[in-house]
Amino acid sequence: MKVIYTDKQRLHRVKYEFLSGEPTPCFEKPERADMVLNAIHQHGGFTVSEPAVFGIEPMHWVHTPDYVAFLQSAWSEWEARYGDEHDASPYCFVSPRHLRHRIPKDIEGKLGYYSFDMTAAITKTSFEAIHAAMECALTGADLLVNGEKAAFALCRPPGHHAAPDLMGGYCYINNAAIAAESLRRQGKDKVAILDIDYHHGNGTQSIFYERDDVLFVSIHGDPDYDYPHYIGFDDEIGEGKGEGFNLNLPLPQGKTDWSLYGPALATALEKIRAFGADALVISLGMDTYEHDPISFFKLNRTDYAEIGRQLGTLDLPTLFVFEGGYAVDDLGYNTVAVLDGFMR
Ligand code: Q9C
Ligand code: ZN
Repeated sequence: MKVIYTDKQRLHRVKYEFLSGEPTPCFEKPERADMVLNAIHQHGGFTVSEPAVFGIEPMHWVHTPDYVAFLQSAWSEWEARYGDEHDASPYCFVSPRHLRHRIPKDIEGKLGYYSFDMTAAITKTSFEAIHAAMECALTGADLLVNGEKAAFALCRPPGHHAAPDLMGGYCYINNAAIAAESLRRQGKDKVAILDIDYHHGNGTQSIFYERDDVLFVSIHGDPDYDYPHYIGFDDEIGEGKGEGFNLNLPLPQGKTDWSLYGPALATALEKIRAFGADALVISLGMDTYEHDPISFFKLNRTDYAEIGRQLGTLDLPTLFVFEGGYAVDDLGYNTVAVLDGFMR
């Protein structure tokens, strides 16, 4: 299988996030991708290449122009005001229940306006990494269009929490959504996105909520008890002509092992078959792992091989796009277990 990766992922390294009220070194770090690349090299059945060059234009396919412009200028605006000692991070947010929804002029106001949480800080070189991650996803989509059966875009930072004009959950630009849109624009009439990250793919859901040409299916921790808290419930089924083209399969924290996950995956695959997809994008989050430090499912490496195998039974051109997964020591081998299961 072809893998698209670039060392530019290293240009995004955020110092801290707040976990249980305490500044904690950010779980989403460059070493994550290093470990995956490592396991890929050890396996031997992959060819790794650099992404092709794309401009920023594809960002506008799924994000608003003002949001993209904000991402590009956020660091310099922040630095002009606060210097370069700390990462640019919001502290104040627009609640949908009050406050006016107008874009403030000052960088602190803008950071909050374009964020839904405090886990997506911006550094001097973040935008280069964010752009390169999108290029990895787009290169993967092009491989499928050119007849490749499958590809793995080893994107970092991840993307599935990024909505049309919101960053959050370590995500800025929605790599999987842009890849899906690229497939649509290049002749794949129906594209299915299956999100198997532990956290609901709220950004991807928002982007395609009113569309019937891109099916979004997500298996994730019950948002009544877990991040992103306010979205990802099973009554969110899509809107307008998108009604029926969004499927959320939340599962309980703590006790979700294969006995619960397997049936949910079967439901997801059935939905994708019934949709009649021409191509499949997998938001491949590996934080469903039993030893993940911030998540609460109990999957193991054997389960990952089985997930890969079952995804293969759909027999579709398939692009894997890397998302979360924070048990760094095992992250590479778990990721490769899915891809290896798929290839068998
Ligand atoms: N107590 C991705 O996996 N923090 N983002 C959760 C739970 C945010 C996850 C803290 C998790 C974001 C791509
Ligand atoms: Zn996640």
